[in-house]
Amino acid sequence: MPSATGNKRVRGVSVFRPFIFGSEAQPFDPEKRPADAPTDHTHSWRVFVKGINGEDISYWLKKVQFKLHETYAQSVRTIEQPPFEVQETGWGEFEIQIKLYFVPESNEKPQTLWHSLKLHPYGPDAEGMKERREVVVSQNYEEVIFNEPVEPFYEILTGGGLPAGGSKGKGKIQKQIAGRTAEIPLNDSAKNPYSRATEGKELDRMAEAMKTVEQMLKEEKERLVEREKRLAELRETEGVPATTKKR
Ligand code: SLL
Repeated sequence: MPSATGNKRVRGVSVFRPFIFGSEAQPFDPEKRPADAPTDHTHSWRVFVKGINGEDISYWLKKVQFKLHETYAQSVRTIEQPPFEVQETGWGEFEIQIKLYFVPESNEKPQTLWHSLKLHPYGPDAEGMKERREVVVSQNYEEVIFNEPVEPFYEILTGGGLPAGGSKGKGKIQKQIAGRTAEIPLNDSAKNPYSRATEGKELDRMAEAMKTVEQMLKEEKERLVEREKRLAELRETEGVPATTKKR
């Protein structure tokens, strides 16, 4: 059924929106165990879906359904507004199903992600982290890509206005439109290492590497010319017969 807001798609356009999903967990402080935690529980944890640098993503994300292990009472938890997160206590690690529901204007079907809840430290300093009872963070950067969004949703995503050239824009939209950007943030921060600045640095490194390769090719070519010259001289002075094949 066509929606009341219209469902004409913006052709040839993909809009992507970044977000972070994952978990944080910490063992109970033996001095102050949460009073309501069952006796076999050892950790408090939370699982979340959030914007980058605290960006409110509820303009495109309507609700999130977290499906916990069936050992939990009411294991399906639906969070209708930010912060999209579930806080719990427990004793074991398990896979959490995360279902993203988009705003109704999007006409998009929900998308499902999986996250492995991590309670125990991992990596090079796992033992030290365990001793210090540090928070165990396990999170991922992800992007949802809206391919050819319907016009009302495109306007919500970009803050209004169709791309230049009407709805015939090509490829991904990467321009800043009315204060909202379709790109990753400008600068990285302690909380978010994904930025245009780090991307820019990577591109700089690649450009440097390409320059080095070009310089090596140039030098190699010069050496070749030099050798050809030397060979021609030898032929003249020592009567070396010329080859038929020219380089
Ligand atoms: C494991 N396969 O054996 C996993 C299951 C279940 C985690 C982990 C508490 C639930 C409750 C809880 O931590 N469940 O409150 O009963 O490691």
